[in-house]
Amino acid sequence: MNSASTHEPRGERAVTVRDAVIELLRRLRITSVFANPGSTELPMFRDFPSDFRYVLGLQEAVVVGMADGYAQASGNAALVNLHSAAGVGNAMGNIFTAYKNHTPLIVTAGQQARSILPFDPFLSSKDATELPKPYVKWSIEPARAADVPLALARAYHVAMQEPRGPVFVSIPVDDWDQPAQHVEPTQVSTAVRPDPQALQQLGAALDGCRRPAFVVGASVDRAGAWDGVVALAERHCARVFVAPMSARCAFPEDHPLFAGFLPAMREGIVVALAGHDLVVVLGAPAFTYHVEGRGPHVPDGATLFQLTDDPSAAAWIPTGSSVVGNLRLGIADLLARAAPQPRELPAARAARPRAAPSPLMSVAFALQSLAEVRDAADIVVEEAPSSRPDIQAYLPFTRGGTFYTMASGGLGYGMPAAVGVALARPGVRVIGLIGDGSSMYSIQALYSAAQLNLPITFVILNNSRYAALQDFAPVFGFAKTDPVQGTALPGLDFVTLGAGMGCKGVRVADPVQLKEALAAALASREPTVVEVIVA
Ligand SMILES: Cc1ncc(C[n+]2csc(CCOP(=O)(O)OP(=O)(O)O)c2C)c(N)n1
Ligand SMILES: [Mg+2]
Repeated sequence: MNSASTHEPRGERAVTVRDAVIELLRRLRITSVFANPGSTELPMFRDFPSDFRYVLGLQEAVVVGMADGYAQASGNAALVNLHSAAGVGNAMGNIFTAYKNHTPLIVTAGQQARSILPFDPFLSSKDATELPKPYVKWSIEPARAADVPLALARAYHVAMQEPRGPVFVSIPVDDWDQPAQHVEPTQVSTAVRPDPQALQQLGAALDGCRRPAFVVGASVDRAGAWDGVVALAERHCARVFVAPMSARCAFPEDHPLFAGFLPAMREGIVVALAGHDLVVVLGAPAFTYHVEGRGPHVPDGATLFQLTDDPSAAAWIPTGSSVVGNLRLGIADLLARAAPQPRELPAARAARPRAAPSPLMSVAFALQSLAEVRDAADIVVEEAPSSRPDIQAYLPFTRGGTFYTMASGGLGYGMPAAVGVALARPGVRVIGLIGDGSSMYSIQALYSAAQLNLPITFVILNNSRYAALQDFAPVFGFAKTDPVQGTALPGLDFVTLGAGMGCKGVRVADPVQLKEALAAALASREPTVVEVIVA
């Protein structure tokens, strides 16, 4: 529940836009500003209040990525401040990602002074409100300076309403010292309870089926429905799959009902779900595809149901029925139904074989080593595309809120998101598990991590290439040995890059030494780069 309308200023000194905005943000528990400054933003930060924190990112992709991680890990909207059109442009990739991640962000950007806008001044943003579309839920440049505080209050509520996401407010530089009124706190609920009748159909299908499968996605974790999903799966003896490209963990991966990860391709999903007569997708699109596919979307004879907080994802469900609403509330309502007839427990997954050390270290061995030194409470923020299958096999997540990646496919998110997550969760160790290629899209995150002295271990999996694209090439008609242009990345030295930005670092090529290096980095609770040379 959160806070708008205006009331007359009290006291002698006239209230300015800046006063009203700071007070509003304070009441919304938003006292961190993720930003990169320019002239058009400077007045916002004059007399910066001592209970606020300016979190500097050296490139706007870093700024938005940090804010996204922070918002997700704190559960509240995060505030971003960018420099006019150029700053928004640099930020756009991660604004796209925040939109796909359903992360509540209030993205503000400076605009030139209203009085000179008719003269197309230096740095002015043309059609400022159009620039971040369509990847913001709402976009405004208030008609008057005095409307800025109220616009931010509305922006907050729009961002926090499910499905959550980024919103944009363009603020002319001369607005900050203009007179305004304080915004009255208002309460706005953020989650919608699913329609009981629609949920009754889903519940009846669950009660009546023989072999149910659940497909769980990021909204389960986002809504705090982790325990509810476990209870519902146990009650129905449902096998539980993770949705394709899920951006958060949503089920304990050591649970006997855990059945693995669905691929982002239609035929593969049908094969994985074969034998189930009911498929219930909880908190994910049905389904996220990466490549073209043919034929049915679920196995023949299976019925598809979805419970989602995203009306848009509900609208394109390819077959079956979708119920719209908050995951925690919907699962609670399903659990409130009478217990179904007992069902036979499905067979557990076969145990994975252990990875062995090899002269050129395999990713599987590297991740197995990480799993052995990691604490279950440590949080992993991942962006290492071709390593995903090995992460799924060798680095299990067993607790809610311990795994983050991006739902968009846009690289440059993971490095800064690790910083934001660590800021939001003081005392918790964070592991940034990042590919060599991915890390370079927003490598400046190392600087923020070092300046903030955060307990982050950046494990850079260095295979000197964009392996994911090389692996993908045969799907697009390349012969196995054909070169793939633009995918070799020789000559990157991450220990030196880290040192240049204030992070300690170590390079490990010998598999025998990896566990010790990882354990030392984690124990140091300092920002550290562990560059792992992998096959
Ligand atoms: C912004 C952006 N640019 C390009 C791509 C295309 N892309 C997908 S995976 C990938 C390679 C990532 O390399 P790395 O992090 O080293 O991981 P690896 O594939 O080697 O596991 C690239 C370039 C993308 N997804 N996003
Ligand atoms: Mg690579």
